[in-house]
Amino acid sequence: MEYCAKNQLLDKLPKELLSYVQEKSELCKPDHIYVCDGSEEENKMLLAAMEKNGEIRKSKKHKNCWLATTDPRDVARVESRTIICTKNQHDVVSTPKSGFRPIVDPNMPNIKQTALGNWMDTDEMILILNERFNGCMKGRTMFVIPYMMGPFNCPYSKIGVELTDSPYVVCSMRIMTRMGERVLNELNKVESPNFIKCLHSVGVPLPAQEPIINNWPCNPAKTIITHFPERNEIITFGSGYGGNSLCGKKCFALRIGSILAKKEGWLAEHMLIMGVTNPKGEKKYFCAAFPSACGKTNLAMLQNRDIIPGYKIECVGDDIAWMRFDEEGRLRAINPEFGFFGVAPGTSQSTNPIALEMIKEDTIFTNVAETSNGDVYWEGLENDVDLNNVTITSWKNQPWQKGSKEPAAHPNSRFCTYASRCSIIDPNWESPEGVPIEAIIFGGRRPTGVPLVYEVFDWDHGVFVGATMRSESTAAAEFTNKQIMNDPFAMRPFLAYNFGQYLSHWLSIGQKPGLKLPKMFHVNWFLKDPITNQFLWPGFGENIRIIDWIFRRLNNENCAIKSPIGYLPEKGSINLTNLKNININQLFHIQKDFWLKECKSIREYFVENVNDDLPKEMWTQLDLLENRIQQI
Ligand code: GTP
Ligand code: SPV
Ligand code: MN
Repeated sequence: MEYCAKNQLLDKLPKELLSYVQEKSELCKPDHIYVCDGSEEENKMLLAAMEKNGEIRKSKKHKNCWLATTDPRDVARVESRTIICTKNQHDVVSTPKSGFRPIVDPNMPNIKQTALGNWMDTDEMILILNERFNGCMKGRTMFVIPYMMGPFNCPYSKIGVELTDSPYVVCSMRIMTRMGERVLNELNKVESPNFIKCLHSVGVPLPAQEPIINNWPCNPAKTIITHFPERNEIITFGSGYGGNSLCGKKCFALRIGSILAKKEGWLAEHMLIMGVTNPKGEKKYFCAAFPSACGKTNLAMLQNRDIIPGYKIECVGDDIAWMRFDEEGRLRAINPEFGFFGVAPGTSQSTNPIALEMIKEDTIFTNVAETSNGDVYWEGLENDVDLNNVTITSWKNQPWQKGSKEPAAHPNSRFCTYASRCSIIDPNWESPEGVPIEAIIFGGRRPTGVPLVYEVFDWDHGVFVGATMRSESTAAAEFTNKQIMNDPFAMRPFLAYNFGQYLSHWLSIGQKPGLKLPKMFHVNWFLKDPITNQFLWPGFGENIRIIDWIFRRLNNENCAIKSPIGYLPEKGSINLTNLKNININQLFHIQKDFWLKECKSIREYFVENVNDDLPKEMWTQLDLLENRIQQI
């Protein structure tokens, strides 16, 4: 078997891990077991083997770049089949006012689906999983991936071990996490080591019963992504797509992570972390929570290009922040990841040149299109690729032309590359004490009504603004139509415990005396002109103008005026130098009818979905907001 060149690391597994591997290999019945050392040699061997099997193609143009195209049924996170399993339902979900959604899958009658996550009883789920996993790795190799979330010398980093039958997962985990032998060394340093157990299978034992489409084995009918916080365990079946299969990312760092965070008094959030240096050379760190495919990577790598001369952005992370208050009362954040798993479409020389440069080597692309001269292609690259002189093959392996009905790349196509490849990676990005956060920014895709930027009144109001975030749905999950969905704290798909308790945790963590609380803001890059349907704000690099305003507010500059929804920039206080055709009134108009409707929807959402679990402070904030709006 080509994946099994050596296996000497089996002897190095601590006994807890060895018995986990034994138990799961007896269930999954792989032909081989291979413990990953994380070496360059091993990575090369796996990539070459995948290339030979047709699972990936080598880029003809870029060094050590690889292209995977998936079975078109396996392209995004599957939220309806993402489930948290515990003994007690109420630990995970509130009971919706009008009852749980009817379940269409007769094989899973007892899953409780809500707008804020799905729950099932642990014992029942184990029965379902045992049926799926029994013999699921026949004909395949079980890879053992020891990995660390967070830097090696950081006391807040945590270890996981993923067992998977997918070499694509191994190579992606090598980019997204710190993995291999050095993590085994960490495990072996202590008597009975703690690690999060992760089991993943593509769900296609060999020989396959059905044709494998695009050499991308998956089992969409049986896909299920399950979490067992009471057992520190993640079990995921049937999908190879990143968010469903790279357990370190959403399953561990956000879902299991947020539960550990609640217990241990910290925060695990779906947030970017960025360093901002102003023209005077002062540096501050911001973090920002935007829902999936709503602009975290782009903001974290913002290029100022002298729009406001002297500003410099450096990137600490683009997706996940683990944060805690230090002894001096400052909120400190680490990025638990080691790479970026970023949305490809929209990434271009004009929007995100830093990302474009970063993915020229050592990158795995999934579901992007390809040009005839061996380059990658996706929507947004029209001005960077000479479409008259190359032909394009779409992610579905079809000839593609400008104007074709279907997109060239899947809207959720992704690049996966090392954080260290980012030219503006922050010098402190691996610092074990984390970086001090002074601003927390919330945001989403709101085509109408929500202004470009506002600042919240205080911590409780900030928690309310996070709790009431709404955004247009995107291709990052299985939703096909654009609808405005609630996505509190950008965490809706990643909530793993009762949302009422999540809010209480946020409220209480800010209440301790002596804290230097970060200020909180809400931004919206996505306002549209209702007539032309064009964005009203140019976004991307131009967002530095808003970052500048926020920076000045952190320095207590008097450049804000009170409005019913929060502090708005005072007239003239946003630097608009050299920016033409901006309708600033439209970008900041607070319309009474819109906000009354917004309050009504928020109330309905809270009543229907959170019910008695909603902390009283949130009802108070809603009443206050509604009263202020009434006075417009
Ligand atoms: P996840 O990785 O899914 O968590 O997403 P993300 O929040 O990191 O989103 P990302 O930065 O990759 O952006 C998603 C899409 O939004 C891309 O197509 C971007 O081009 C687009 N986008 C990002 N920032 C802006 C902006 O300021 N204005 C506009 N109009 N589009 C933006
Ligand atoms: C997201 O959907 O928020 C992502 C991509 O960052 S995935 O890791 O696939 O969830
Ligand atoms: Mn994300």
